[in-house]
Amino acid sequence: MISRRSFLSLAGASALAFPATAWARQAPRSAVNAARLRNRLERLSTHGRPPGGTFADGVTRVAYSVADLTARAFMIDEIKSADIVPRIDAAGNIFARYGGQPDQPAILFGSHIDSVPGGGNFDGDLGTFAALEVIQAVQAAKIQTRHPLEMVLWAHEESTAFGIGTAASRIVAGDLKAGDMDRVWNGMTRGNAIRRIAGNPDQIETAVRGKGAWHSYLELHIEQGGTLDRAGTPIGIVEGIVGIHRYDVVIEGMANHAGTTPMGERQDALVAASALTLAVRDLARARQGQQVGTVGRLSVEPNSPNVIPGRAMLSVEFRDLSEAVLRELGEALRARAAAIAGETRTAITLELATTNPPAPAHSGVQEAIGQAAQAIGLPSRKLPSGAGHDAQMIAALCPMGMIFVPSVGGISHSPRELTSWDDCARGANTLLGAVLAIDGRGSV
Ligand code: HGY
Ligand code: MN
Ligand code: MN
Repeated sequence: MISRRSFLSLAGASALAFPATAWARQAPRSAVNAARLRNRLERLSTHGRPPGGTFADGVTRVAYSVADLTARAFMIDEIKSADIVPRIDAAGNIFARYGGQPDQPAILFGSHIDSVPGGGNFDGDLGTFAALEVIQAVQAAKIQTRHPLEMVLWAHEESTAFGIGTAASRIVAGDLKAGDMDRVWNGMTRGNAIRRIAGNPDQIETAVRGKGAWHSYLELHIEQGGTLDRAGTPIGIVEGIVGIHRYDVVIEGMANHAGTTPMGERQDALVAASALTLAVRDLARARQGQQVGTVGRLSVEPNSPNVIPGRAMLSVEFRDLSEAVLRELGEALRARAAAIAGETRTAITLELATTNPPAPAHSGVQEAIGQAAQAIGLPSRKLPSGAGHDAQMIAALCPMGMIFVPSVGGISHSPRELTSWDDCARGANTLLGAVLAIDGRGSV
């Protein structure tokens, strides 16, 4: 058995023997089993791969789909192969714990494996399977940690299903209200969807955890933007995760004959939706800052070429690190919607459907990540996350930190999403080092 200190110095020494510039030429120090991580990610990618496709064709593994179910079963088998016991909470999140002293709070780390439609093979997948590799590396090195190490596969992270993002981790963080399980999408209630993944909506409140439920939370994730790739920096230390305000918008016009209705007499819901879409873009561009605004989902009724659209439903989301900016954008959106409704003689209703709070990463966890990267000779840099993550929900319960690795070309939510296998291993090794550093310190 080797101590944690000698394990870290082993990893560190092998790294420090190389000048920092050497990191690019060296395969990552093999503290995690990089080959097995790659093999597991490649096997995971077959769950939801387009028929006749290859790894490069990405994946559609929307939460609660058959592909999601089979991928979850694959992860459960892999967890069992590591001689740890999977536990599924009432929201469908999968946990597995290893070692540590029973009277100590666990250090939690993981991510998600559900994808957007036509997504990539790294978003969430890397952090989830790297978490399993971290536990197996600690097992293999026979390190006795003070804190139990707990990995998590968060269910339903992407907002495709039910229009709700970070849906299962938000339940754990206490975002749960009456009627939530009755919301309908794709012909099923949210409660039945949770049943499909072996959750228990009848006891959903048992999934809620309180402050201090864990010692700390770390998530390894691809950056999904181009900062690290452009800079040639292998490790990102996330300073904070943007807040997200997401609206469900319904526009009621009047369906009418496309041929016999004069232009001046129309109440065209799609024209109103188009004006609102451009307004979202204009509002996001009209002020200094990093805020972004997107209309990502649109449906039109009756959706026939010869009928003036009588109804349009769309999603609007704004993202920014500042809650005040998000509120101001929402107010400006409502004002623009009222003006557009008047101009188009339609009725526009906006519902603030879900919010993700902006979440600063804990400075102590950031420091541990920086130390872990340095110990294996990897340059790192701090940056914000423009993507939402389960980590921003769990930040309400314990100190949180995220590790980013480069996305080639900054592309994500696309089959072209790509992170090099070496960068995947570098990220997993940094996660391992950060977990051990935090365990060794006791406090963050
Ligand atoms: O939407 C997001 O930012 C994340 O990828 N789910
Ligand atoms: Mn995503
Ligand atoms: Mn993700």
